[in-house]
Amino acid sequence: EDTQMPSTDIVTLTRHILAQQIRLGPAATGDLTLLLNAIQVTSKFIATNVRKARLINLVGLAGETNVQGEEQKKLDVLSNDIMVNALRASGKTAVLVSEELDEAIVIEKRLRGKYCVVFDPLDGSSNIDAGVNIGTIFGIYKLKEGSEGTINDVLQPGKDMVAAGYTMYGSSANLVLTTGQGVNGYTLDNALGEFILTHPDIKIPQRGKIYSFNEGNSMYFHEPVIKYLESIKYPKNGKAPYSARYIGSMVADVHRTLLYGGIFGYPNDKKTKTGKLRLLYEAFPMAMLTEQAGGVATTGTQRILDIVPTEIHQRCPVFLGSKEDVEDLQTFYKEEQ
Ligand code: AHM
Ligand code: MG
Repeated sequence: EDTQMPSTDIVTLTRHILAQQIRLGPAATGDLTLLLNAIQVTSKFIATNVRKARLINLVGLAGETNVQGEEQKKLDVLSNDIMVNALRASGKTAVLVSEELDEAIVIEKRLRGKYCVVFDPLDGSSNIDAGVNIGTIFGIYKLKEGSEGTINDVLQPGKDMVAAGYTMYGSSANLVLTTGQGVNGYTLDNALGEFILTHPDIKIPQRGKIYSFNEGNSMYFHEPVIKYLESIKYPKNGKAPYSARYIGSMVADVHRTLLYGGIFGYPNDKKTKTGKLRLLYEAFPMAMLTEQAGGVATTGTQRILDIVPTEIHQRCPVFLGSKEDVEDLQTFYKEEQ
């Protein structure tokens, strides 16, 4: 037979999260389903803008004016606006924290729901103008019991997130999501305009062969990191050394790590005392995804999801990936103590 019939039973992201809601029974209100639906629409919208960015002059500095005399928005500012507008309009959110905004947004009473969303609307800023993979990262909390929505609702440890995920804008748009029952990956079918379940139940290999660090910071690295990198580049007992892969977009580096295994690291060092990555909307969502996929996420000395945030934009060291690889790294931190 030479003609291939298309599948008549595809699992879209909407169908998949609805199925989960149905499984939960009448107790489930469907609010999270609607919120996740709002988020997937923002990902499609951002993906569309990322693809046409070069052609319609979205790349570059905000503040420029186009031929119609309209202000041009930088892609990350535009992505932020897309998310804030959609999340507010969903009626399901109470507090929003965005990397692009200094202050948290508390949603007005009329539109207030019971979820809080922390997000980096377009992560990987150094890669935007070069057309390299970038992404959106998000984490979702529920309001604390009895709360109307304050900053305290998002200053909760990552282990209290009810869902987390990212969308990577690459050769295709990939949305990877956890609601606390494993990790699933969806690929945007541009013709259908739907995310299709393509990577069900992602499990990170127990050990990988790739390390992903910005080694350009080596001269500032602390001893445990230097020794660990040494151990995988010059292995004893005849093992092969690890390969280096570093894109510089967390979403892309973590995506590869989830699928292929290995270790991703952005340590604190002598220059960047707290590390670079943001706890709330970079480290927590990626840590939740990693653990849900069977991997480990640590600061070197502490489980990332256990950290209790004190500020919405605080930073933290991040090591995540295959269980055995991250455990190897941790032994170098233990040696130091
Ligand atoms: P950004 O929020 O300004 O884009 O910075 C976050 C990004 C991450 O995506 C990536 O892991 C890291 O910064 C790369 O940093 P560096 O260029 O220092 O290696
Ligand atoms: Mg970022």
